Amino acid sequence: MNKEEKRSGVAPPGPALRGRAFFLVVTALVIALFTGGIAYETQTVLGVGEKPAEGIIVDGVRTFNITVEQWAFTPVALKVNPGENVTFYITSKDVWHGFSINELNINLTVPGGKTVQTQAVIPAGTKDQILTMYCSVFCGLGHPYIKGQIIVGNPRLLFGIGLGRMMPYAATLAMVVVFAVAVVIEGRRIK
Ligand SMILES: [Cu+2]
Repeated sequence: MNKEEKRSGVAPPGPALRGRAFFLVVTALVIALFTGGIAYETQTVLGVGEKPAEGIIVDGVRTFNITVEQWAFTPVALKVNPGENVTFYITSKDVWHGFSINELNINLTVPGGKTVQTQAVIPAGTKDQILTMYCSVFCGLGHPYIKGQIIVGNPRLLFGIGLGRMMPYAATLAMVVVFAVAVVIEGRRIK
């Protein structure tokens, strides 16, 4: 009997049991992250038959009116083309929100009930891709879900998600498989 056992009166779990618990916890965590990731990403996915908003052309400038509220942008997907000037009007219907698009150096704060405006140029020659617009002001529990897509040109889409965006899923799925296999092997080793 070591000191630890004397004090508690109960033998601490052996290394095998601890290893198994560790693998179960890690696997549960990975799966939770995976499903959470999908829930997070599908916020921006258009429904079947839905098309991204194309805005209206005002004096040659593609203009979008966007509302933000807890917990969504409307419209959730915008279509722009390389070489275009774009104006965004963003209106918050409730509390303070943000409006950010990293690639276009846009990072605005939108007070509750107010409309703010910003311009951007999509450089000619920008490759077809999907940019993310997101809320950048913490506005409550659903804050991370306030996201949308800026669809530049005609990127290839898979279920509304750019193919490049499938990579994190593929990687996470591979991790889940690896950990599941590890749990099975660990289970066999204990027996
Ligand atoms: Cu927010």
